[in-house]
Amino acid sequence: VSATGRAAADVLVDGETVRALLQPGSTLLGADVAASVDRVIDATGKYVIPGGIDGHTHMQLPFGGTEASDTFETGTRAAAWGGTTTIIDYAVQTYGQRIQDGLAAWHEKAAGNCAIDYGFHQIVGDVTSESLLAMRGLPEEGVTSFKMFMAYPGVFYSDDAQILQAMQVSRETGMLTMMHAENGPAIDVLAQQLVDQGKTDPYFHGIARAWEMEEEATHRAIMLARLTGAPLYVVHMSAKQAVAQVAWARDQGQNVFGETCPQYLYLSLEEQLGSPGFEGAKWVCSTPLRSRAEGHQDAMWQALRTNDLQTVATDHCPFCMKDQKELGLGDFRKIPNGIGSVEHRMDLMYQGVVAGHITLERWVELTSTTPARMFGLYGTKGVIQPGADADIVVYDPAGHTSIGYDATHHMNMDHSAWEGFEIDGHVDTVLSRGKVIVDGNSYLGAKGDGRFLRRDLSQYLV
Ligand code: DUC
Ligand code: ZN
Ligand code: ZN
Repeated sequence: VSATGRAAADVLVDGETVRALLQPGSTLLGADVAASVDRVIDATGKYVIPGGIDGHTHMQLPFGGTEASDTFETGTRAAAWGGTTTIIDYAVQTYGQRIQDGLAAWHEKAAGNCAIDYGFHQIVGDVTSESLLAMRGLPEEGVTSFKMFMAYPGVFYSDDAQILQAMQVSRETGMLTMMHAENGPAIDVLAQQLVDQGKTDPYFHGIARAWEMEEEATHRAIMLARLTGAPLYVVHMSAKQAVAQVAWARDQGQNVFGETCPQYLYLSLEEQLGSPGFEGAKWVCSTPLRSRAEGHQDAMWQALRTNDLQTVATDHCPFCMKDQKELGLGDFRKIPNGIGSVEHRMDLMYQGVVAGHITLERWVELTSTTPARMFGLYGTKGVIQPGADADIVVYDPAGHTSIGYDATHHMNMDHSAWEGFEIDGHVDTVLSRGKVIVDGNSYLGAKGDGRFLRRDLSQYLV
């Protein structure tokens, strides 16, 4: 199955690379194909798809007074189990830090520890004249996109003046501007007022981060991108009104793209409100879960189908309950933001095929082919064709996966945000550059197998 169609074929892998797609019954050097290769993986009745590309992860991210609980080692292993063979993680530049130093620190965390290939986006957390200069050197480092935050004053936040200047660099260099679009200063006032009224439960995180805050920031980012001519990619979108802004900008011909995540398709603010005690903390992430009664989840599925949204990533940012999420007992503002999903994205998105929200081809496009194009990896990644890396998943539509902390979960967390989800389908076999790293219930990957990917500019730019 590719983004453009499906066919019965044999995939010939030679070393790390796809050599050929062969019609069933083809011969190789005059002999039966199966007789002339070292190994045959029988995928009869199953889907053979390009390995998943998760364009948004945060391994080992220092955040909220703690650090995301998956390391590059545990997080990439979990990704592999779930049929994801590439992640793009966010290197962080903190206040006062040089961009080059932030990027070097991320290389140090990841190098030698990943089971699958990985690339980086750069978080620009401190726009200074020095940073604006350093940003121009990023494409040469294979980092062709940078993220800014309109949220989190005091942590990662950039104001409009800073965003404008960074977008001018984006326009000049062709680097993609990625935006966390929420009005952070306004949200922080609302959050303080809620806490002052004694409204401290996890649920109120989503009340403070109202959809208006996401729509407004998305619109503002789009206008700044329009003015500067910067290509804009809005990350982790959850509000239908914000997606309408992206759709409108695209209709105006702007190079604006939107990403959503499985949590915004399946989970809701109502369920968070209904979960007992402090349990709802497991679903505290930003942007927040939205109201199902208001129709955000249905709108996200529709936008994925109609291409108002282009990609699905996880924003994988796991924290344990104990000692991490629990920092926010009595004050939702202190709950570290994030959900762990890197292992489940391919399965969860396949349920959209089962439910009739998207086609099989669109599943591949949203989870692999478009991320490859968007982030400058296409050809090597995101497609099964001669010359491509042999990153391949054999997916069994007749299989079944029960997600649960005890049963199937390999992420370094003490709970699952997806507890009880029953998946029609199963990741049977995963190849990363020709090496079988998941074989049924066996894990054969190894830390250090994954390579850093130097990315080209986005292939969506004209
Ligand atoms: N949102 C999250 O949920 N976690 C990390 C950062 C972010 O923006
Ligand atoms: Zn973000
Ligand atoms: Zn993120």
